[in-house]
Amino acid sequence: MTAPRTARLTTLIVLPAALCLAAAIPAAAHPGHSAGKAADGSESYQVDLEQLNDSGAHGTAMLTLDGRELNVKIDASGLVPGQPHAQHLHGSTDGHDFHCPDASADKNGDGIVTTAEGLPVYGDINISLTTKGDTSKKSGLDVTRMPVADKDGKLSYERTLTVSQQVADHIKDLHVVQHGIDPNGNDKYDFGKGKSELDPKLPQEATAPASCGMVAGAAVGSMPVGGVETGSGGTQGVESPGLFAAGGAALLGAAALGVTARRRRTAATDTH
Ligand SMILES: [Cu+2]
Repeated sequence: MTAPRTARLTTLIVLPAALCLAAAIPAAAHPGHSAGKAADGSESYQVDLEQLNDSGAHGTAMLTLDGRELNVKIDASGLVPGQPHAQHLHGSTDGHDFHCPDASADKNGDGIVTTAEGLPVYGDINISLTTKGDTSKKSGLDVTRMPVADKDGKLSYERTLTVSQQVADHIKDLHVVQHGIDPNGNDKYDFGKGKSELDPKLPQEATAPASCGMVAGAAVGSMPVGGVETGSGGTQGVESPGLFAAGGAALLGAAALGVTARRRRTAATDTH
């Protein structure tokens, strides 16, 4: 019953990324937000990476699927300069609808959505976007094989992987997460925010998510939330009243998230 939440969040979150990209990329080079099918039969999905944890990171990922060959291209900026950034495709290929978290995922209220706090929202690591070698979940924190941001905090990554048929079938259900933040602004990962709960040898700063992006248009097929937000009490736009009753709590949660996301959009519009 998280589908409506995803639909609304997608709508709310895509806009600042669009503004940001419009400024950064010439119109001709901008492929647009819808998935495109190329003449060779490959399909491309654009992912707009939005900052998490006030990291200032943002960017674009292109996922191009040709059968089971997945080309992943990421251009990001605003990352911690000179530092490796673990990056993954998170989510599920069995229909569970994960999505990018917002600040409400910060359960202990320390101001950081850690990777552990984000996991219930964005799902487990499905593919580790390493620079070479293994791309399974077990390489998730192998920062020696993760791309490193340059001195300006820019990171470019491209790799073609062979993925499972499940991943190929559910590519729209996956999302890109880049990790590594620097809240105290000293251009390195330190233990100022404590240890990573994933690997105590790593600082929290190294593993906390810096950005997350969902495949644009991935919410197609999600239930519309219709009359829920207006408080009319109707179930208009919801596929079945039974589902609505069962999902009431989830929808209330979605409404709260929507408010947060809208606030973030206002802030993002102001700063971009
Ligand atoms: Cu990750």
